[in-house]
Amino acid sequence: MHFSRKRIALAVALTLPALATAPSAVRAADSAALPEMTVSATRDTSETPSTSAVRKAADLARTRAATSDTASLLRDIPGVSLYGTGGVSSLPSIHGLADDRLRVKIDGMDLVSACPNHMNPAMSYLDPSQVGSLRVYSGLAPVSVGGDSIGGAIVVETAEPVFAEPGQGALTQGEIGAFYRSNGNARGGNLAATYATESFNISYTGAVAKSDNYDAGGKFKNSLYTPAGDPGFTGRPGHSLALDEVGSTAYDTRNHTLGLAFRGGNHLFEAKFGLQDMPEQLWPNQRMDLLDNEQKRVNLRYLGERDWGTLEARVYHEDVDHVMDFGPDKKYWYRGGTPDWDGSPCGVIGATCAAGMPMHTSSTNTGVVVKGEVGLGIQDLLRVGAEYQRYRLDDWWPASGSGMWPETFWNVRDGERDRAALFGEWEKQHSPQWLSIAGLRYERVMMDAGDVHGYKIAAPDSGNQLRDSAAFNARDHSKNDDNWDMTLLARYTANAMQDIEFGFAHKTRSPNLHERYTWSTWQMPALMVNWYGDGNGYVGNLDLKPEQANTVSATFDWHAPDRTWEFKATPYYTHVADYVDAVQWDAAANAPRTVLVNNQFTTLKFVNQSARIYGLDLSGKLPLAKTGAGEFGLSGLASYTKGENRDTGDGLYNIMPLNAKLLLTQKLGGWDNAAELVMVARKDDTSTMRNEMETPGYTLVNLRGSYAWKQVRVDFGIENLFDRLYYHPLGGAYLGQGTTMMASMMAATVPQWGTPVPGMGRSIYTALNYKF
Ligand SMILES: [Cu+2]
Repeated sequence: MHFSRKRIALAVALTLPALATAPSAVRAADSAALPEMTVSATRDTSETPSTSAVRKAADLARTRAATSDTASLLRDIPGVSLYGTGGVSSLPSIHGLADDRLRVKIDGMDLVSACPNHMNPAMSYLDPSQVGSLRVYSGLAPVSVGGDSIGGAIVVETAEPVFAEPGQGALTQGEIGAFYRSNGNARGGNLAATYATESFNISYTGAVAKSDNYDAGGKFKNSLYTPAGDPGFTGRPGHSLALDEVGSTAYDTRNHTLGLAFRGGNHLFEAKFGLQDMPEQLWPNQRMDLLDNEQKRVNLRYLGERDWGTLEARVYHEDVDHVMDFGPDKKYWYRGGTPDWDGSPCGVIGATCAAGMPMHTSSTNTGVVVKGEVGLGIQDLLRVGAEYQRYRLDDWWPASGSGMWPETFWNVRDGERDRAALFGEWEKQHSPQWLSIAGLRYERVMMDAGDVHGYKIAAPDSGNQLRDSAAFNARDHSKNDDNWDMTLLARYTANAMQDIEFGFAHKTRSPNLHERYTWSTWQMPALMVNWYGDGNGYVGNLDLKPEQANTVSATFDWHAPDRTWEFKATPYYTHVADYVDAVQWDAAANAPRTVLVNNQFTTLKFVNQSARIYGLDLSGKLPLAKTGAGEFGLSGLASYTKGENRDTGDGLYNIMPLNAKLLLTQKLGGWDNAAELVMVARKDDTSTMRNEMETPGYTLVNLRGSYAWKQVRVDFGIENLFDRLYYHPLGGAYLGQGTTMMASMMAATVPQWGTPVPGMGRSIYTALNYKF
């Protein structure tokens, strides 16, 4: 019975065209305008847990016109918030756990942020137009979804391959689009094209997006930012920024995918190739800018349908070359020992003159995944799988002069992080009311790194580089973690209008390479190890243990039998043992600071502590009226999260304060319009240890409109209608211009602690898409 229900769902899903702006599944089935087509084989269409949120390309069409940042497509999903980063690389956070603490899968691949600032997270490799579907497990993620994470999971798929109907002949289809957004003069385009026969499919998708710096809703730089200095100072002679221009927010990115697929009988073979060529993504809350990121990836997949179920096998490989230095809004020339900070070139590169600070990161990532889904009778479903991942990373900074001289600084050398995992999961439909999922996953994480040295390899020491590298090299670097995950979930369907889902998860994450193996307590290199955007420096710790989270969560789901209205409430509670937090570090004593520094940037060392996070998500929707002016509806969501460090009593870093969203929608013929109200409370529950800044509360209004013909879709809207100056609570510290390599209070041109990154002021946008 369970199986047959699943197959019906599948049949509906199979009518989904691959195009990014295709209407929802149900409408696609009715629409005569769309060519008939089927997808060759099944994919994991598991409907459980029911509390995972799914967004198909059609649902994303409205949001996608307003952003080139794929992670921001998640912003209307309850429980999800986003760390502000560069323009196209936001880091998702679910229930207060972010970044590496979440499992993010792109077409089944575990992509890893190689950069010491996590500038290249998994979702930054896809343009919003390349997303076929998004699924977010905000509560309890089944172990079959992935391991080596302690929070929720995000599963992103590009479009499934389509094939021609028997006798239909070859199928050719595609889409072309372009957008413009006024703030920052952002522009770009996207192209998708497919040629398919009954058994073969070749497809291309590509997108380019480019933007200048954006402007905030008002002037935000003042004497606090550069005391006694010029708040427009960049360190580039002749280049000054306006007081409302948010420095280092420009970007230029190009993403391509090429897909090949073959089907025969119940077998599907797919090969997907991806290429990212990102010439530039500047960073308003990091001291460095991304000046080149190249990723090449290949993803081979076999999917077969058998009498007993489905078998999926995958092999993928990813190569990343990542380059950072100071972009056009940050000072490039540094003069050692001379208090001459005007930024003019200092002549001969050497002991007293530095030309920028090049940083290189190179990684390779190879993965193998085999998964089976076995039907045991009509009520039981067994998922079993094995995964292996081999990851290699080098992070090195060539000598550039002054203190960064004369050798290459090795931040992580010959880093290795390999994972081997096995899982089993049993899904049982006990009765029409009760469904359960029980899963167990074992994962071994094997890590190692080679010996290192700093810019100096001979005395006299400076910045304790000799001391710290010697101490690091004297120790064994190899680490093996045996990690167990378990998820237990139950769903009770009381009646056609009420479901409850609840459960428990135990999840484990091993530290990443930079958490374990970065070694220098010198403030300048430590400032370069930071994926928090808080302006501080971080030092790795060889003694870190894996984080282990125990989560209980429940979702109460009241809804109309046809879901024309619904209301969901999800309370959750997580305790994390050995949570990787950080303590302020005294480099001279090489020990934790006994007296904390306040209201300034500081250096911290990663340590295991105990943490607790709890909160509540509410979401709902409601039809309001059907009138001559169209169909009106209201939807909304609200989230509350509290994070505490149980060892210190301090707040956890970057926890989203109470926030809510209301969306009033109107549909009439081809029109689909919305007015959105975003309300965010003041953030005053902060991490004292990290000198996290408070941010004031705010309210924003966004207007979105669209009109769709059979083949053409036009989107338009205004973000931040009233041009409010606001600070996103997770936007981090403003470091977008000037002498960013330093954190000293001394120099007048060094960004000072106290200015958060402001959000974007008013932006008028439009996008046009044509399907053929
Ligand atoms: Cu980077």
